[in-house]
Amino acid sequence: MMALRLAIRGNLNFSCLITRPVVFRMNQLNRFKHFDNRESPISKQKKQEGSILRTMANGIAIGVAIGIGYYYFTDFEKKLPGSIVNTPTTVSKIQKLPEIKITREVHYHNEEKADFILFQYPTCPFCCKVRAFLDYFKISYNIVEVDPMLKQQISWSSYKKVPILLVKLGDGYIPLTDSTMIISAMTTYLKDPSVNIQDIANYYPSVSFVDTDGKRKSEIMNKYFIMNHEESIKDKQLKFDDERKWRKWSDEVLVHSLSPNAYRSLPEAIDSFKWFSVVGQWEKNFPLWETILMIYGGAFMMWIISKKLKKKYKLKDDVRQSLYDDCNIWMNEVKKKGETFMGGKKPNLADLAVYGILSSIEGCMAFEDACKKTDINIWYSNMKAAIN
Ligand SMILES: N[C@@H](CCC(=O)N[C@@H](CS)C(=O)NCC(=O)O)C(=O)O
Repeated sequence: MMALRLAIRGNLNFSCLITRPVVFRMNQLNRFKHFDNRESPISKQKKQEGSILRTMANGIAIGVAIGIGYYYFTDFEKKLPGSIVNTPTTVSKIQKLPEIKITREVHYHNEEKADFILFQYPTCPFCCKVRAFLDYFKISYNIVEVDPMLKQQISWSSYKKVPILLVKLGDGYIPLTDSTMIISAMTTYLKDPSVNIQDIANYYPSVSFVDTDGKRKSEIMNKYFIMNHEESIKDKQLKFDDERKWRKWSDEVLVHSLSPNAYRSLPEAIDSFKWFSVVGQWEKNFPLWETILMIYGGAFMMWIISKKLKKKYKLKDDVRQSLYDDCNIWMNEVKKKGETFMGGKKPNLADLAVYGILSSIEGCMAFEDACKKTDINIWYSNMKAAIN
């Protein structure tokens, strides 16, 4: 009731603001009314012209005001925290392969050409995760190295992040985006390759929304779910729930401790980038000036960004400690299973996700320190052996 009263009072105040200038104007007109009788024809004509102009100006002003009001009203509605901004999108086929330079081919069988093309940065944790998955399941693929500063190699795509996996379908390609979605969609596909990959991709629609900070974000629905497999038996369901939980943890917790550790100081950031340039064979794949720009420009940018990430994800003052904590959390879970891997005797998708993400900093000082201070290396070496 109180709220209603306040709302009514608010409206009344608002209408007062609109009517007040009109009343004031009418008073002014009344005050000058008696001069009208003594007007000359010229001034009368001028007055008429003036009134036409005024009417037009008022019309335009009202039109603009309505337009602005409408724009703000609709946009304001879109900007409400928690509101969904657009309808889900579907994945569409690319008819012609974009002009790209394949930088590396990974073949597990004798096929002439791989049906998968991975656009990546070699040490991006999300790309490493996809590679860990493809390598474990012995899926052949080609790699296109993307320049992280200029990104010319993905100029054809409206999605501006890596990894992107192009999957050959008939005479075209289906672009899969987001590492977790790629892995879920590909797992679904491996279970039944007769299903069209485009249909599978459409099980993972992208939805935009405005988060509680008022920032526009997009999220891929169902991305932790494998489609089409029966989860009716309770045991199985629990197993998959656990797998999903730890895949999510790797995306939402573990991954955030990496950058502040790999780029902890400027020299450490430069060292990390130099290692990335070796792994990605930047000197072979890019002109020298671009390699230098990527190493020093990238290191400087990431060093600055990492300070913000440290705050955003509430890492400990000594960021190494946060990395050690995450390694310990993971190892405790694996030990609880009493097997070599989280998935038992064989790695599951959570093992592959955690391994992939950690492998992105394998040559950095941060990883060396984590191996010394925690027993992550036991599980990590087993994973490496299982994948290779
Ligand atoms: N949720 C996405 C995140 C992908 C992502 O953030 N990739 C980073 C590279 S590690 C990226 O491309 N960032 C944009 C940029 O480099 O400009 C996934 O899992 O694939």
